[in-house]
Amino acid sequence: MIKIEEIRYYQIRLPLKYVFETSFGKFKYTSSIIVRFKYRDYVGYGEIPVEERPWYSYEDVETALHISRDFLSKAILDREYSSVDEFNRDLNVIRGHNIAKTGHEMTFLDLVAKVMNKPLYKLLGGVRNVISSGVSIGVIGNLNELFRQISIFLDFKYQRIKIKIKPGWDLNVLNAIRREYGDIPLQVDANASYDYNLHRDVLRRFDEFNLLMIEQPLHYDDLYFHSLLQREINTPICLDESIKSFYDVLAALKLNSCRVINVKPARVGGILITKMISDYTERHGIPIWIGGLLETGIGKAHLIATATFSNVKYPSDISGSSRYFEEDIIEPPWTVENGYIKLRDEAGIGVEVLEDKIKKYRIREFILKS
Ligand code: OSB
Ligand code: MG
Repeated sequence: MIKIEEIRYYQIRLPLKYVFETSFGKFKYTSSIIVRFKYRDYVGYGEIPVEERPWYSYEDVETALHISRDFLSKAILDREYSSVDEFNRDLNVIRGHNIAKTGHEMTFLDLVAKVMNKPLYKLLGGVRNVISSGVSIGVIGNLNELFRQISIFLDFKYQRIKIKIKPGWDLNVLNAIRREYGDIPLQVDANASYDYNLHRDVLRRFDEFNLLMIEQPLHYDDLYFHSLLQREINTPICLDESIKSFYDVLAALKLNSCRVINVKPARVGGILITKMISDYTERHGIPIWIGGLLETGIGKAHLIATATFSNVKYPSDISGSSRYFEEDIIEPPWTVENGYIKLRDEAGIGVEVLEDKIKKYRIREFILKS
């Protein structure tokens, strides 16, 4: 039995080393809410990687704080749980708000793993103790700067390079990269910036570049037009934004909307759902990888644990702490060695959370007790 005796929410702003630009906006810092549960002498941590504006998702810092403080915390505080399923049942009384819910599930899982004195990835049934790391490079807008960054990340031995594209920053850039770097493992992420009817000709030309995949070319809710496009191009489509639940995975596979899925546990509603997706897609021959949302080392620890699931067959968007941050809020920082991140043998998420660093970057804090 585990009883959640105290809940803390820390809204933080951790500056990024460089501005990270996507087709929908520019990021200057990580604006997550760190979640902390206490049970006896055990403390669990999770992260709600929301933005201050609802860009990638409809959830933002304010909606996540509202749902967490007014609903999720009240549903779980002081309740006794003998399983994660029981805990999730209480969270799932609330519809939607997957990012907020997942932050709570992660925190509970860390607590359970610590009580059981087991590394989280072993508790979850992970099948490997190193994960393959890829890097995601924003829309840079300047080829020299893009080349400078690609060269640095290749030196770090990241297992593949992903660049963000949008209409107008696409074929010319890919041409230039292939000319400069030859056949490096390369993929692109459009973040829903193309339109099937307007951009079909451009989209078909991506086949010329031998890409590992093209991520979310069309609208963030679409499965149907992606299924049409996938019939017309050879490059595998990887869905990100469109997959918001296990049911979306079922529909996408029935429709043949994609050949790969980028699973962000927070977007699909949790770590156990990510496991279900990994098992289901594996039975249907659709590989997955784990995506990130500029998480701090806490959220990253949870992502790293899910990247040990058996159907994760491509490098994940999980980089080392130093890729985005001057200093992380955990110790030791996550590092990429020869393109891989090693899981840690300590209990739970395996890293120490630095409360003084959280306080340094904290904007607001809420403590809830019965
Ligand atoms: O589409 O994967 C995305 C960051 C913010 C919003 C959307 C996306 C991203 C990333 C970040 O690509 C990748 C990372 O965490 O390294
Ligand atoms: Mg993406």
